[in-house]
Amino acid sequence: MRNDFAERTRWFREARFGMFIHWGLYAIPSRGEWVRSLEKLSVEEYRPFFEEFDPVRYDPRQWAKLAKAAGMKYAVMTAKHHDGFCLFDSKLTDYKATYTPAGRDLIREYVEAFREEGLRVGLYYSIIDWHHDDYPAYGDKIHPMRDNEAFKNKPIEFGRYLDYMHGQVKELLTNYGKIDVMWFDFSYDDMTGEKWRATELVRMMRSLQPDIVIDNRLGGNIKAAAPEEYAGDFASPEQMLPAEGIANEAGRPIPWEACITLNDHWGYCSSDRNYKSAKTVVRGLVECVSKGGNLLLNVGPDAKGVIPHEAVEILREVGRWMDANADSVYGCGAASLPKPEWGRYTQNGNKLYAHLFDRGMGPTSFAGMNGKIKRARLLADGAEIKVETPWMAYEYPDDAFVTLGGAELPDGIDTVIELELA
Ligand code: H79
Repeated sequence: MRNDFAERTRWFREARFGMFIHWGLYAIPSRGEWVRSLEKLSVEEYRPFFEEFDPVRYDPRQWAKLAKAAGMKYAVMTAKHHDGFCLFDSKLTDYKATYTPAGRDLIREYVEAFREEGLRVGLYYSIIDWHHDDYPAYGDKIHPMRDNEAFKNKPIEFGRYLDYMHGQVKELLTNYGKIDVMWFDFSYDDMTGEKWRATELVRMMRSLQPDIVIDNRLGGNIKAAAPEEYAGDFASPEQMLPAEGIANEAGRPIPWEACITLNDHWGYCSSDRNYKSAKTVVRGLVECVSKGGNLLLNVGPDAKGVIPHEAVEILREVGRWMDANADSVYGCGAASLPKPEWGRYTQNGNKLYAHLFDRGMGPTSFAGMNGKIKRARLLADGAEIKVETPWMAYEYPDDAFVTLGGAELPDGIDTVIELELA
């Protein structure tokens, strides 16, 4: 890794767990943030939600406390999504929270609240914009007006959109203090790379915020041996965990962050109760860490500004696990051992963490580890765990063994054994 790159991504690679927040006008129709595209809603048809947006229960300090209690180290919130609506007080548009009944800059309150809790602060910014007049509409793949004939011969000047987009990024990186992550979304087809004037954009960003960590969705190839200047600092697999982590073409691991929804929508969807359990979340987080990546877990607050209670309860349970087991997450990465049958390994220096998902039968074996473990402790309470080869395992001299009492694991979510390596 280049030195400046290694330096500026260090905190990101150590943090491992963040909160994604998708919030905007789409919380009112409550069918997800793609509602305009999916239902081909015009700006006028979407207008009532702008007139109505009044999140009287918005309290980002509560969100920040929840994120922190869950063990998250950073957050990324939608400053603007594809619908073009700005939660921040941009001087470059009237299509912003300031002119809704909310009447103020909601991003500023988010940034201040999360910073106050000691969390790193990120902003999501959609480079796609379905509200701006100079963004391609008719014939585009996903624009809400893609097959509205009225837009067919409407001339646009895309350069004007780019000036606007660059100008808004400049506002976000000038007016809110230190921004830790910039999360662009997303490039497609020929709408990629220099089509966004990406090199110029990234240079401007780094001049304003030298330490900012940027995702890879301006385009380019982050896996190339010599990536474009705009190719980004981390890969951003969406709604999936990569099978074996992510490496560049030279085989060197690159930072990555899987973004995953807690139910099946990013933006609030009142009918979607399909929430992942705390167990699924913890095991997913551990899988990311075991492959050298981060988990950015999404919440979609409702129109009042409330994070759904199901999400709150899941995050609190994740937090209970993190309280006892976070040492096996923060600063940890992949171990140079194959995935064991009972779960996964994470590692931080000479501490190897065995995440037991499956008790199985008989003693638990650490393949190839005989003589390499100085001591073993249950991470949650520090209790001694004896590393001993029981009589029935004498024919496996390469492996280390522990014998856990009981037929079930003490923590059904993930029982972590800390192995101090000799
Ligand atoms: O902000 C969240 C999403 O709105 C955005 N990225 C995350 C972080 C995103 N969603 N989908 N995509 C990016 C990729 C596009 C997927 C599509 Fe489709 C498949 C567009 C058209 C077909 C999904 C399915 C959206 C509409 C139908």
